[in-house]
Amino acid sequence: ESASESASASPSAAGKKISLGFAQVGAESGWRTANTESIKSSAAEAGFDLKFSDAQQKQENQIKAIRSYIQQKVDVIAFSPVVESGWDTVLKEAKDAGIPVILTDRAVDSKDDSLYVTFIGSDFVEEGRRAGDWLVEQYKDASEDVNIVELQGTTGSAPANDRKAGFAEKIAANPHLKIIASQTGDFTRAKGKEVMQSFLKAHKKIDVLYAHNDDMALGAIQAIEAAGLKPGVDIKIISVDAVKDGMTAASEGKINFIVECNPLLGPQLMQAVNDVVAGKEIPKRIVTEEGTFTSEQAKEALPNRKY
Ligand code: GZL
Repeated sequence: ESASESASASPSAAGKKISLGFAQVGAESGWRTANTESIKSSAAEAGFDLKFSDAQQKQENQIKAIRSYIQQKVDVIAFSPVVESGWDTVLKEAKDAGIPVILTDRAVDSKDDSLYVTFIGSDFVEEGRRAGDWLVEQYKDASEDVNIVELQGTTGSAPANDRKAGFAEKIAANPHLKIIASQTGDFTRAKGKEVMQSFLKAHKKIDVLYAHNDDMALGAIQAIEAAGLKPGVDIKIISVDAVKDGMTAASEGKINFIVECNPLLGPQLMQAVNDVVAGKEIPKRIVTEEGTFTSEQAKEALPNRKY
């Protein structure tokens, strides 16, 4: 093939480094820190020129970052949409500029799925179902109401919407399982503690906390202990992520069940970037592998956890 053909084939064929623009959500949780580390180390390993931005959990900052990557004419744009909606305009700008977009971690609710090449991330509804299934099993013989409070993730985000839906779907199996309060803790420890304090003030009997991530659960544990109650005993706790601090709390019996959400998406993202640049077909949806941990299982797994 002629030099000009190979030059037009792909940046790497022309000897140029593949450039990847990544617009990250923020640095709100242990999960996010591990996710950022995975993306940066995998991009370095792949020899890509990575441009990286932290949006401090604000959609307008992510949109600005995507626009700057379009201006810089990067080869591929990837991002984790902080919320599900409001992306069509900027995704159309990327499409018009001929820059492929890969979604990682969280999804968008765009009707037009030609606006992105693939979505690499967990099935958050399934994560919610796993949390709900465990609770239904724990209380299968309950003869009186079980009062559940829920700390939701960032309002409007795919993980918050889907973890709520999956959990509700499963606990509907037992009418005694009642969600008596549900409010966002924005995936952070500080907010999780603050909202749990308000739950404890407003409700005299709380049996279970379902937190959409470990950081909010850890904040809630501080509030529960400050109220003179024993987390994992007086109030059962279910959480999602399985980051080191969450798994440590689980191994101490303060969290009773953790649903894993794998943040190490870097390798799969870089493989997808290579394939897109090489013009290969890739599946519209790539689901990450992940499991669950009881307190006992967390104790066993903790020494081998990478994040
Ligand atoms: C889930 C991810 C969520 C984590 C939180 O894939 O988007 O955002 O569960 C993080 O810890 O803040």
